[in-house]
Formats: sequence, structure tokens, C-alpha cells
Amino acid sequence: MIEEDGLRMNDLFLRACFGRPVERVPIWIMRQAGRYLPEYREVRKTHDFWTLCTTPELAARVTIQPVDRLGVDAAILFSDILVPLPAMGRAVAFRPAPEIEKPVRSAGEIRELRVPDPEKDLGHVLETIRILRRALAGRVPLIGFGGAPLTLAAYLVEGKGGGKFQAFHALFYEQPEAARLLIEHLARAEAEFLAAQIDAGAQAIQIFDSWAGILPRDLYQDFALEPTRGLVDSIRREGVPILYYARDAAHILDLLPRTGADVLSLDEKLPLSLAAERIGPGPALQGNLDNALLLGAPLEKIENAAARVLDDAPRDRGHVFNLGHGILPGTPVASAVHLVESVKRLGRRSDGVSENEKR
Ligand code: 1CP
Repeated sequence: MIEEDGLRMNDLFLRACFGRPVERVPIWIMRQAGRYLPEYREVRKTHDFWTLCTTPELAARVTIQPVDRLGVDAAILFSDILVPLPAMGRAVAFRPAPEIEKPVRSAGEIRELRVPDPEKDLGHVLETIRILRRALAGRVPLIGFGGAPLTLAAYLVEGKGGGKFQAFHALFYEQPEAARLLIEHLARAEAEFLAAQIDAGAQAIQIFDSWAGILPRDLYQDFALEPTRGLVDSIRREGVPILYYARDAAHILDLLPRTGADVLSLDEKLPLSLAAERIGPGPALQGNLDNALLLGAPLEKIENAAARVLDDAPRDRGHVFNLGHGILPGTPVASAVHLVESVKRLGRRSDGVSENEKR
């Protein structure tokens, strides 16, 4: 525990991100606020998703729901990676999967995209963070977040997630300079937005690169790596860990330390021990239980799978328990609760006296 503004602060998650000693492995769950929670669906009955994201009191309320219900070790701001797009000049509809009304396809359109002013255009997000820091009062750290340049570019060009990303690939092969311009523009916009989130009180930042895997290795390396590293670099602040979630990234694992992130968050495809060999020494790891396991597997099976992830995680670095991808809307709450309880019970580490206890 460290003292901050006279409040006792639970910093277990932050210590694990920096690979410092922990008494147990912390856990939070990607998309931990959302449709699988009845109390979230209750709020959604009277407010649409965009209203939730843009009304600080509501966004703060649903952020805290999983902290109360599951007892996770970190809160993540309720928002969406696509929230800055309207301020760039592209409206987004959530049905509930997002659709960009007018995809961006040419260098001319890319040059017209604005860099949002965080305070003026996205002040609601910053206000949500300020409310949450007061409401959480050190109970758990608050994670701010944004999309990685590559993933945001994929949505902007394609108009939606998923599919074969044909328009996106065409941009890289047919208009490589336009692709570069777009990714650099997005890296600049995210740098300003995420820095503003930290200034408002976010205690860690997760950069979501959910579509990190859509490009072959050479294109990821040529187009995405440097802007992502630049983004990480420009938001670096003392004591604020940066987590980089790269989904479907088995072919680029050895490149990921070059992003400079403190924590690499991985999907369920490879055991963390094998991923760590390819990554090399350094960053802490986050992950990587298969989210599908929570949909219907018996509680005992969930517990055994959690134990396997905990046992397999390398001991030479920090580990933050999470899923390989966001929790699915059909997940029974009891499964999520059981996962958190199991990880708290099974994840004790013998290296594990907190720095405070050692003193
Ligand atoms: O009906 C509803 O209530 C909307 C469903 C929903 C929710 C709850 C969407 C639409 N976004 C969110 C919240 C959200 N999105 C959070 C905060 C909740 C939390 O973590 O507790 C976060 C961190 C995100 C991040 C996000 N949005 C990502 C990265 C993580 C991931 O899952 O890969 C991505 C890719 C998005 C885009 C998006 N927004 C919504 C959906 C359903 C999607 C993804 C699906 C798609 O592209 O088709």
C-alpha cells in the first residue's frame, strides 16, 4: 500500500505491471463492464450505449459495477476505443457492433481528419476519470485506454470490425503513403487523448490493438511498430504503466518489446511460457485464459484452467491475470465471479511479500 492524497491505495495491479514483488497475481477482465452483467443491462434499458459513454455520471457508475460484483483488482474506464472518431469527423453507430458511417479510403479524406482536442471534444471522458478517482478512493487503480493506431485505422478504412479487411489491405498495397499518413495521424491523436487521460487521473493506460494480427509480419513492422512505439513513448509518465494488448500476434511476438510497453497483453492462442520465450526478457505479461471457457464450462473446469495459466506464467517477470479477449455477452456472472475468486486463492506468490510488508 502507498499513501496518496491521504488515501490508502491498493497498488497490487500497478506493482505487477512493473514486475515488482506481489503477494498474489492480480486479476481484471477485459470488457468487465458490459452486457453479461444484469446491472449493466438495467442501465442500458433507459440509456443507449453512446449516452452511457458520453455521460460521466453514468459511465462512472457502470465502471464500478464489476469492481463491486467481481472484486477485480483494477477498474477500467467505461468508454470505447471508437469514442474519438466523431471528433475526427467520422460518425459511429453502435448496433451494438460499431459501424463507421463513411469509411475513409483516400489520402484526401485522411488529410481532412481532425486531431480531437481532448478537453474540448472528449472532456466527458476526462470528467468520468475525475469522478472515478474520487469514487474509487484508492480501492483499486483506474485504467484509461484507447485504440492502437493500426486497429483504429482498420475500423476507419473498413467501416466495421471483423470480415476480411479487403479495403484495409488494398490501402496498404495500393496507397502505402496514405496508409502511413493515416496511422501516423491516429498515433498523434491517441497520444494527446491518452496523455490527457493520465493528466485527469488514469493510473495505467491500456492500448488495445485488437486487430494487430491482420497484417503480415513485414507490414506490421513497416507500418505499425514505429507509430505504436512513438505513442507509448509520448505518454510515458513516472509510475503509470502502459499495457499493450496485441490480439492474434503469435507471428510478431518478438517485435512487441520494441513498442516499449511495460506489459504485453496476449490472447489465448499460445501458453504464456512459450510466448515469453519468443518475447524475450523484460515486459510483464497479461492474460490469457480463453474467454469461451467462461460461457458454459463447469466451475471446476474454469478453476483448473485458471490454475494452468497461473502455473505456466513465467516467474521472471510480472503477471496480470486476464482473459485472452473480452468477456462475452453470454457469460454467466457466476463463472466470472468464480474465476476471480479462484485466481485470488490460487495466485499467491511466494516471492510475494509486498514492499510495504518488507519494510
Ligand atoms: O450494447 C452495448 O452495450 C454495446 C456493447 C459495447 C460495450 C459494452 C461496445 C460496442 N463497447 C463496449 C465497451 C468497451 N469497449 C470497453 C469498456 C468496458 C470494459 O472494458 O469494462 C472497452 C475497453 C472497449 C474496447 C473496445 N471496443 C475494443 C478493444 C477490445 C476488444 O474487445 O477487442 C474494440 C475492438 C471495440 C470496438 C467495439 N465496440 C463495441 C463492440 C461490440 C466492439 C467490438 C466488436 C466489433 O468490432 O465488431
